[in-house]
Amino acid sequence: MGRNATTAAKKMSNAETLPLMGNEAIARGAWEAGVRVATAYPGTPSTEILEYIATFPEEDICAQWSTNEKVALDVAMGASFEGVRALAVMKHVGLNVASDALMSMTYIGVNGGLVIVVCDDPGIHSSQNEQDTRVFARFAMVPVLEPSDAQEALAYTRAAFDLSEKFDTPVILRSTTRLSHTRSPVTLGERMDLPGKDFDENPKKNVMIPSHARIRHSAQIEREKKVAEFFETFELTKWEKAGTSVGVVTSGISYGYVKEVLPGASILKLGGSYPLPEKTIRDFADSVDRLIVVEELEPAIETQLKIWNIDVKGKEYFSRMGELSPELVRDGFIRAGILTSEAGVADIFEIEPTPRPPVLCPGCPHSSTYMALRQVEARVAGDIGCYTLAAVEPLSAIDTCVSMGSSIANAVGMAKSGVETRPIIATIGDSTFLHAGISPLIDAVYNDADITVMLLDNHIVAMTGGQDNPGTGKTLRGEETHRVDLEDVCRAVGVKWVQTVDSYDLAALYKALREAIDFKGVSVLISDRPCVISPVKIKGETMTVIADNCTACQSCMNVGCPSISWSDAWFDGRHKIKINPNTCIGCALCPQVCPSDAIQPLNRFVGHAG
Ligand SMILES: Cc1ncc(C[n+]2csc(CCOP(=O)(O)OP(=O)(O)O)c2C)c(N)n1
Repeated sequence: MGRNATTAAKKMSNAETLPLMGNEAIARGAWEAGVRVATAYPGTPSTEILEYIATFPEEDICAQWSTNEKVALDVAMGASFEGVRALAVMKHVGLNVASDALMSMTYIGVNGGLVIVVCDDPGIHSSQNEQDTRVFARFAMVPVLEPSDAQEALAYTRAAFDLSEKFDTPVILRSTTRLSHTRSPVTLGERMDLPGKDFDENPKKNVMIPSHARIRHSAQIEREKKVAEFFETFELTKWEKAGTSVGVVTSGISYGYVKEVLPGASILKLGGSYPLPEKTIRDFADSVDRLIVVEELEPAIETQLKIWNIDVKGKEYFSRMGELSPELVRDGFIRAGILTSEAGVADIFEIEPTPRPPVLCPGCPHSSTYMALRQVEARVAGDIGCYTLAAVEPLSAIDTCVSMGSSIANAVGMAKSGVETRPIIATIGDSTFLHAGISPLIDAVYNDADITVMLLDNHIVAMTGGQDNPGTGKTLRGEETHRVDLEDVCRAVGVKWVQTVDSYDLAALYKALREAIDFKGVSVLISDRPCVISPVKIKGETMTVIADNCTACQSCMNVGCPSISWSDAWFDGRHKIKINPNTCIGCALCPQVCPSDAIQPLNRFVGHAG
């Protein structure tokens, strides 16, 4: 949703039932729960939650982007210390970044209720992996609630805050891409008017030094038992009684698939998927002949049932990888011999989507940065952002990509290996640099690594839809704030060679890159040009190809611009080129690489349209 956030909240409060996306419903639930501070670092599929929260009045709720997920969680924790309800939102890999805070926070507990919304991405639609947050929650001993539709997303968010305060624990609300981005009807409630609490001045609880932590660890283990006991009668857990031949234990989005594929089966739908209510599950298991667990990703529930010696099957029939779907759940039940044919199964709409490889936008400034990089035959440590798309053809200019901020430290390791003979370059976007790139840059300077960092500053978090960050000088609510100057940051940590070049000026980019590489030690080249989509849409002169001049050399194809394609005309056995005038944004990168002057402004040939 990015900068164009709608005033969803205002519209919402005027109606009782609305079609809401899961993420909108979570935002609404947080507002209704009386949350006072909400923080996040963007990440698909969670990003919209904070954007929706920011449409509620500032007097109700402070909503802000944090520089990374650990900061987001620490800020939320600070608010909780002060006795108000607080929310931290992130995608699944964000929890890795926040985990150091989480692992101590779970000993401390909460004062004001503290909920962490974590959105998993089964199927890896837009992430670097597909980890299961329930496994992490088990490790951190943090209760998990798993809604299965938008209405539940709202109700469970509210319930998560009650649970958090009742048991003095952070609570994780787990969503997944399908839930976060699917719309269904939601009946709205009122915002709770909560009295503030005083700061709990109790160092033994709030200050994690070894002597306190030992005691808090045992409190945490006791708490786990109490929450499990509470989940035995949890109002959000539903036992749907039907036939006795098969019973299905499930939670979250998988519940909907089971209902669709196996209507009439006995189902135990768990509202909380950690810690599990042993007695309820045993009673359910005893009431059916066969017990099956249907869960997305890891066998989190199944493993616990097996530890309890309950006769159960699950991952034997349902994959441990990727997203489930009605089709896959149906196939699993067929494999299990529970469905012998497709008869009786609701009609499933099967379509085979045409694969479309992801591409950079027409005029994307990252294209030219990577074209310059290709000229220097470097070993390139990449990072996470739109620019990761340069890993694929035609740019094919990245050798590694691990996690946010890894590029610079990977480059340091490459340099220190003593093996690499090529220049070593780390490429990293502005938001990623501010998220996790500054400490490795300090490391590089401190350890005198001979590397070049290309900082791709497009003045936005483009990958997640155009959010602001400390480098844009705007807050989540679009207000002006201090703008972090990236050059200043690099110089302040001791980088001696720092230069900023317009990403659209290919010649300047090549020259500066050569100089940066020749510099012994850490150099930072900032390739600077706003993203074409945000904050201002640029529109230069639309380009066209003068067919007579085109020698079909294909140089412009290496820009990787989706507006450039092959025409039906041929030269020397190769396709000539054409440019789609409707999608060309006039960045004028392609004429800079055309050796035969074949690419020129369209207006020069058709006259000004005005
Ligand atoms: C730990 C973690 N948090 C969030 C994300 C989601 N995410 C992917 S790239 C990215 C930032 C991209 O911004 P930037 O570095 O400025 O590059 P751009 O996309 O603008 O080119 C984010 C937030 C992630 N992949 N990992």
